[in-house]
Amino acid sequence: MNNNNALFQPMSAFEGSLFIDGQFREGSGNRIAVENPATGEVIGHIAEATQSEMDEAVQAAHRAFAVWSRELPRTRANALHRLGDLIRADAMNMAQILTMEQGKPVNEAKGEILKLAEACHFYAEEATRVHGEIIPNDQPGYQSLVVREPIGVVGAITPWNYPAELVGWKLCASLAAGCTIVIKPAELTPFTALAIGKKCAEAGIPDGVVNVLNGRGSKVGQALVDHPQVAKIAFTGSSAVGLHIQQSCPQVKRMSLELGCNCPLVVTASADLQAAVKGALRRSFRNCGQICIAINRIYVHRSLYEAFVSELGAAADGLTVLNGLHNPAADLGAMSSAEPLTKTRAHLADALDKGARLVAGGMAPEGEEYAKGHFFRPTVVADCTHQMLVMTEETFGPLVGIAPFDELAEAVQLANDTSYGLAAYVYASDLTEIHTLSAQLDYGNVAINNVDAGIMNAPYGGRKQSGVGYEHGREGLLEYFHFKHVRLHHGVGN
Ligand code: TAP
Repeated sequence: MNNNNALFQPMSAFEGSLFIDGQFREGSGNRIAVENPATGEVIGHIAEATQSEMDEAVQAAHRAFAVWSRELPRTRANALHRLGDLIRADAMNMAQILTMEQGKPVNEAKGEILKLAEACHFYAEEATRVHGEIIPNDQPGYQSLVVREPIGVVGAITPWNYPAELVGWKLCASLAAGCTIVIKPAELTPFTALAIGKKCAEAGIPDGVVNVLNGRGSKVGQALVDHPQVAKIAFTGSSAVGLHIQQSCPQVKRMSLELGCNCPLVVTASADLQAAVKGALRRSFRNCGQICIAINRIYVHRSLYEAFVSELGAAADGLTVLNGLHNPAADLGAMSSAEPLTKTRAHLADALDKGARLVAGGMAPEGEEYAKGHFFRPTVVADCTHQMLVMTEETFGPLVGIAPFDELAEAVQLANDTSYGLAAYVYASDLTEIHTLSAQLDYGNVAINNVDAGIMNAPYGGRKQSGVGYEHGREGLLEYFHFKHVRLHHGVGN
């Protein structure tokens, strides 16, 4: 174990725990070790939920739904505000838990926790603004009302790259809408979700409204998908697992699937080169590129191509890669596990084999402190083609490929040459170029002259194999409602 015991205290509180019906309890299932990806040390164990524990959690959520769904919106809003305040107040402890299981630098982890708090407050306010509609009818004496009713028990299944925010978006929207929730976080990052469950209890959110189960996705996640009392699945993860969930679900139920991507950046001839390099650096390498909206591939107008390649390479070489727990302000921490690192190496080898030019990185950092962790230098390859995996598949690692283009239509064609459609980026100053690209890029999110494609109060969702449904914004909340049409014959003239 780690020699800094003080940092382990918050983690040990959750050893082998499940959070069901408002209580933390020791799970009876198999233990699965959780490792710190920066050191390889075992930092704790989760208990894989058994079928009967899973049933108990869903039934607790089902019972709680009958009460929670009828609470006044202001009551639910107040609970979410309290939750946001508690999370904000304990952000550093929660960030340390997150860093120890996920690897990102602790300052970045703290930023994620604070964004979770922001999501609580945003959805608290939205909870009080859920309106219906009155629709004109063709016949006199009739009125059509459209009312919104919470769906029921939500099964939330989340990945490991943003263990707080990706749980939080589903949790906050569920609670605001009047739904109850059973959360199955990623096996690699279970403790952040349990810490969020603890905050829910402290915030006085009634028993059973929020439940956290752990275990393998193929077992516990799938059991949630299969459960007849789970009315909606809110899933974030890979396109392959999202498709599997959609195809394997034994009942008709609502689903939002937020899936993978292979996001392009287009840098046109009119772009501000320095701004484009800065944006590319941030969105290619933040969280080691383990972001669904990470820039995976860059198309640069030939007039700027060599300057862009050399400046991005130099900037990538200047980034620090360190254990994010001991170096809170590191640029990159450890990758979350061996799997994304292996895929990054495979995509790099494939690109180099097919003629790409290595501009920066290409290896793990050297030294004793990196020996047991999953570290890799931010890596830039140039002269790439669509024969290379880096330009066509999601790498989910600190690797970005660059290719030149001559005509804007060619850049559009290359950027859209993918089965994914989550986010695309543009740097340009010419208005015609900006308008053309924003209209023609076939993505759910297009960020122009910035690289923050998702903000809390605007809808965030993918197209094609990147998913269905939205998170964030009013649209993210509406995913948790049925719309009921009430057609009333009141018999009064018009
Ligand atoms: P996945 O392997 O798809 O896992 C996601 C979650 O699904 C985990 O909790 C996993 O459990 C669970 N799971 C696995 N098999 C399942 C099954 N048969 N039934 C139900 N649940 C199952 O993804 P990942 O590797 O954790 O995350 C990376 C992927 O997420 C990338 O593709 C990334 O682009 C995507 N992502 C998308 C977004 C948005 S907003 N579109 C945001 C972040 C990440 P285990 O952990 O136990 O396997």
